[in-house]
This record gives sequence, C-alpha cells and structure tokens, in this order.
Amino acid sequence: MLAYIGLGSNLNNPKQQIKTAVMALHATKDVEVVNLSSLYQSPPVDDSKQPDYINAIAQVNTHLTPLELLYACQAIETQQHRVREKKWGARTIDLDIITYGVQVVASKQLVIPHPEMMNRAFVLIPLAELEPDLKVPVLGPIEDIIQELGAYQLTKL
Ligand code: A4P
Ligand code: MG
Repeated sequence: MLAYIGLGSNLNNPKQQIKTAVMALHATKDVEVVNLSSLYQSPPVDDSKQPDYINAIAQVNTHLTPLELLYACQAIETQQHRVREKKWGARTIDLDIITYGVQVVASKQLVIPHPEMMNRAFVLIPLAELEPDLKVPVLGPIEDIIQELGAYQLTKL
C-alpha cells in the first residue's frame, strides 16, 4: 500500500529531526520510504508564539495496516523524545498519516485522510510536489484542494 506521512518539527534542530525520523521510518519492518518531498518552513498554524516549523512529506510503501503504521509513527516520536504537552504545542517531531491508499478510516484513534490536511499548505504543497495528480479519498484531486486554500505563508527550503 502506498501511504503518505506528514513530518513536522519546530524544536531541537528541526531539519535533523525530520531526517532522523525518515531514516527511522525506512528502518521500520514492512515500511519502505520511496520518496521524500523538499523541506518547507512555515509559521505555526495557530499563530502561537512558537518557532517556525519545518515540514515534509514521505511517500512510503508498506505492508502494515493503518493502525500498525500509526503505532510505528508513534514509536518514532517517542524515540525522538517527543513529550506530549498541549495539543498543537511545540514539538521535536510529529508524524501524521495523511493518506493510506484509497482507504478511509474513521475511528477514535485514527482518522484518514488526515482531518486537517485540506487546511494546511505545509501538507498539501509537499504532497502535490510528490504526486501532482493525487486523488485524495473523499476530498478529491489535490490540485482542487489547493485551489480552495486561502492565503498561506510557506517557504520551500
Ligand atoms: N490521530 C488520528 N488520526 C491520525 C492520523 N491520521 N495520523 C490521533 C496520526 N495521528 C492521528 O496526535 C493526537 C492523536 O491523533 C493521536 O493519539 C492519534 O491517535 P498527537 O500527535 O499525539 O497530538 P498533536 O500533535 O497535538 O495532534 P496532531 O493532530 O498531530 O497535531 P497537528 O494537527 O499535527 O498539529 N504548524 C505548522 N506550520 N506545521 C506543523 O507541522 N503542526 C501542528 C500540530 C500545529 N501547527 C503546525 C504544525
Ligand atoms: Mg500527530
């Protein structure tokens, strides 16, 4: 199954945090990172007084189920000493499953496609960089979703 993982960091050398997480993903059994977008920098979405974020999207080929993939992502977050403080607070690393093939998941633990993806340039732009013709389950063609985005601040590094 082809899945897309969103990576984000705004603490403790964010670029290195993303590289470390990508290597950890690739080292995970039954997960192969097949492509990685450029890195992008943007201010925090809620305008809080946090450092800017660095984000990227990894395309992975996986035999894990969506829930197994979530657990793998959470294990990597834990390895990189992420401390869950407040929702949307600053973090060393955040790994979110953006899409998982054409599958739709809506459970307490896991929602796919990621419920905020349509509002986030730092997810949509790197995703379109990797797969400009992507059709996102429920939401439609990625180019149409990007059309609907309001103004945004995002710098490709
Ligand atoms: N969960 C449900 N669906 C998913 C999914 N598709 N992928 C659940 C991953 N997790 C999913 O996440 C909380 C719970 O979401 C998990 O236990 C899982 O079961 P979390 O990572 O523990 O908590 P969080 O980070 O506070 O929430 P979340 O939703 O990951 O935060 P966001 O929405 O990613 O916001 N600004 C910029 N510019 N760039 C960023 O990357 N990130 C955030 C974090 C805020 N502002 C940002 C950025
Ligand atoms: Mg998360």
